[in-house]
Amino acid sequence: MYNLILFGPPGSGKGTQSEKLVEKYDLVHLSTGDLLRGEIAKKSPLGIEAKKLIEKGQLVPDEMVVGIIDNCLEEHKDAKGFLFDGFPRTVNQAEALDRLLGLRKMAIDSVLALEVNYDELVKRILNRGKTSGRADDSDEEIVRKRFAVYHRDTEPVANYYKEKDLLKIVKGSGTVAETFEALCGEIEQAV
Ligand code: B4P
Repeated sequence: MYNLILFGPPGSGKGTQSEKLVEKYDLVHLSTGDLLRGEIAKKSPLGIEAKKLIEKGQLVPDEMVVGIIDNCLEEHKDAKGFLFDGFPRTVNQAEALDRLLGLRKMAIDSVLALEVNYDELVKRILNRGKTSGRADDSDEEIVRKRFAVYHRDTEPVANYYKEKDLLKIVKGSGTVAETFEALCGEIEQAV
């Protein structure tokens, strides 16, 4: 079993790279962003609550995403491994993930953090906003708010894993293919 966290700021390519990695390494892809957008599309009570926060560039409450992840782990008991994409986004979520995995005799094996400069990130997100229909991608003010939240709440998560000696930084500013190659190199060293 191999469990990987793909970490990085909004627009760093977590979603893009995750799709390729889960196919190559036969992992179950758990993207909290995609799962929340699924709840929004279904107009479930959780989705209605999440929509209000996401459209303002804020994080949804920890209990909400931890509950979603718990259900997904339960649904995929036979998985060869998991790729966590966009989760954990707070230290509280990271601690909860350790608990959920510990209960199932599992652990995180690697945390790969994509590094991309700020101007490139803003450019990518606003560009995606032209076609994604995502309100949180289209308004520059909301995009800036997402970065402020990332800096305040999510960056400390990198330190949490650095202290456990699990964190590796990967350059995410090249092409999709170059970034994929760099990520695969790190994974192959770890397994
Ligand atoms: P997410 O869905 O996780 O989205 P993201 O951070 O915007 O994007 P990602 O890094 O995956 O970028 P992508 O590959 O798509 O989160 C959305 C929101 O949901 C959050 O703001 C939050 O409100 C909520 N949420 C999610 N998880 C949560 C949690 N755990 N706790 C609380 N709230 C949570 O790439 C972006 C763009 O760049 C794409 O258009 C792509 O084509 C392009 N791109 C990718 N790689 C490129 C490359 N190498 N070169 C050029 N362009 C590239």
